[in-house]
Amino acid sequence: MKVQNLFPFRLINTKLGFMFFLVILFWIKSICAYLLNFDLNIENKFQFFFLFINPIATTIFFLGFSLYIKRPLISYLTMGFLYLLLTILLFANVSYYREFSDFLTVSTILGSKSVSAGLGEAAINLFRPYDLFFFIDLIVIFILFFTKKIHIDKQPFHLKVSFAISAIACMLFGANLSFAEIARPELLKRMFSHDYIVKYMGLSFFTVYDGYRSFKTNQVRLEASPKNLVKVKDYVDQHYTNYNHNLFGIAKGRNVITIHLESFQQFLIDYKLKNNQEQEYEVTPFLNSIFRSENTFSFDNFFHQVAQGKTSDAENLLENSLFGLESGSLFTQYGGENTFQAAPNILQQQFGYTSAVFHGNGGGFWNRNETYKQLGYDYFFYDSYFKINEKNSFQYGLHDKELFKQSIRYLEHLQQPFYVKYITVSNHFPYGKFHGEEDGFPFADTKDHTINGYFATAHYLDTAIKEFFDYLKLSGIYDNFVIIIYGDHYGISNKRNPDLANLLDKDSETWNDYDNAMLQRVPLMIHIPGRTDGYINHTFSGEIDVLPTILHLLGVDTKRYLQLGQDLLSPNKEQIVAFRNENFITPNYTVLGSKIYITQGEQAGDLVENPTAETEKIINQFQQKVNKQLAISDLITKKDLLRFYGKEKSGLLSINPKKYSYKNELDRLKKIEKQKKQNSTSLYSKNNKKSTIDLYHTKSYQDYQVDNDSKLQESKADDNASEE
Ligand code: GP9
Ligand code: MN
Repeated sequence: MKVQNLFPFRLINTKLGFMFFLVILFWIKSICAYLLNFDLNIENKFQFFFLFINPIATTIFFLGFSLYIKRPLISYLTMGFLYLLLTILLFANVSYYREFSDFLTVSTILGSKSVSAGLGEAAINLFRPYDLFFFIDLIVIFILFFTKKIHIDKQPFHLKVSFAISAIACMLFGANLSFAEIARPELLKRMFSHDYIVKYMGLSFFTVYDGYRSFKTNQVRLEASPKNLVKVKDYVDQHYTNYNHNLFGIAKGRNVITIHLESFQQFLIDYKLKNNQEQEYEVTPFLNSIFRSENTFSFDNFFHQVAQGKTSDAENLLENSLFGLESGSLFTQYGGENTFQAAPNILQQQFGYTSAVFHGNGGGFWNRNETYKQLGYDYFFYDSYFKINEKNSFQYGLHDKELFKQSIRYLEHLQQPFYVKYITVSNHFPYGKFHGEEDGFPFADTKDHTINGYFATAHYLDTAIKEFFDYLKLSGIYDNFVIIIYGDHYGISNKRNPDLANLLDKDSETWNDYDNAMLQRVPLMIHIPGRTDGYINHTFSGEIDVLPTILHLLGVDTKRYLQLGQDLLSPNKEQIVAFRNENFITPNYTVLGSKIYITQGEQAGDLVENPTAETEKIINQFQQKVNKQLAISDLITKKDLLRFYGKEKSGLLSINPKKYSYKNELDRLKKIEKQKKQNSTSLYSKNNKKSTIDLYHTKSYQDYQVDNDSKLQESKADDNASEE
């Protein structure tokens, strides 16, 4: 019997059968690449399920185009060509991922300015012989055709069937997308990271979707011109406030560390959690002491201003003094392309600061690996730089105590002065989940499990920061620091807040939007060792105001830059906090949609039901200011206007993102130390080339309890002895 008469060959010898044969081949290749080449961090069975099914719908859809072509030969050639394209895309991503731990975006493929290597270059450098595996099937198919084991099906193909196939592909795709949106709400809108889209929806879809998004953003960018800057400049000039002369430059030349407290709300400060026996547990004793220290300028009416971009929005607000987008994340949508005047770049050009970020999650989350290049960060230490295992990490990466501890081997080699950011993760939803050694801090007792665990993870974060401070003190460099500590956004969502109410001595029955708004306060502390004039400042302010404040303390006048915040320590700071959805808070009024509430005082939280004409006028004026601030921010970011605001205006040279790679960071740091010899200012060099790693001490929650118990015993013994 001839081979071609065997069942599979009979099937493959029909046009539809051949197409599905290709679909299956591509499916297998995709799954192999997903599992062997990409690091997709599969956390559970559902994610594995999505990964497994996601190539099917798109492959049927794309190859299905060839079914609309009547002439058999052309139809087969088109199918083969589409299959080749899909294979090349997969192969190129495998090669690219090897070097960049990320997927190819359309702007990378088109050789955009922000990418350190174009597709061609990457493919050649990163090619490995076993990648040929991706093309073996094409060779086999070619041979099968050539030896006539399979042949072209010349039967007429009905248009109806072509439509039916496309419709099936769309339905499958729709089902895939709906399930993915249920598993990860707002997946497409927020586009957390490229891995998420690939994990849930597949690589081909990712490329098309990314292409569509870049096309849309490019349209707006192309329409922009330097003329658009006039409006922006006018606004910034009018909005700028002069700094406080007594405080300008008080931290000049110091190292700057920003500690980003994940999901950390102001109500945690000084909070004591009670257990069933009415015993009280101070949740964040260390941060409380910093908040109240005379070395710290602290803010207790400071609000987060993020939207869907969450952490990335907070970072954007702090680094650029610009808002995130009304929907989605600015980092993922514009971060890899836009021009910024960010803190690391300003400090580098003004005073020669070195800059770095430490974060225990994947480098691609929120598109950080690309955005940080545009911000001018010299170094980025993400998950690959740390020793991570099941026990010391969770879905958002390395836990905080380990992050700080393991960062020292890099930190001590950074040239000083440096500007460094730590992005913590442990206090991220789902709270309170540790792996044994950290368990122990009491859980709250509400009916919401998320709320219950929040205090334990916040306590853990508090201890992690204390350990880091202890290290800085022991290593002798503490006095030369400014340490900025801030909460990025809420940790308990509005939906859950009524269940939190009782813990805050509030009534869950009467809980309303005003209460939700008040809970958007997050702490801000600017800790400057050696100062004694620190205090708790009650100015109503938001994350947009941090950058000018810090720069003024470091001795940089911000007048030339296009920043939308105002110095928090300026006597002329205008007290309006704009939320991204145009709601706002002033010391007198909290305006949420059409509702006006009294912000403070005896009537705090009261609804202003029939505002007088005078009140309405005031509110309208505020509203206009808020809308203007948000609109100017969008104008700058969506039209990428800072690219027109060059050196002659800002005094800043533009950044060349190609200079940054975030590879082999330690080697690079050590090379600089060697080159600089005795002029090297790294902590390691200053410490006579002796590492300071041994000065870092970290302990588990349980060890701290054992210590506390023995201290208690000792003091009791001392008391007894003195009584005797
Ligand atoms: C992820 C971490 C959390 O890397 O920063 O981000 P979030 O979910 O808070 O935006
Ligand atoms: Mn966050």
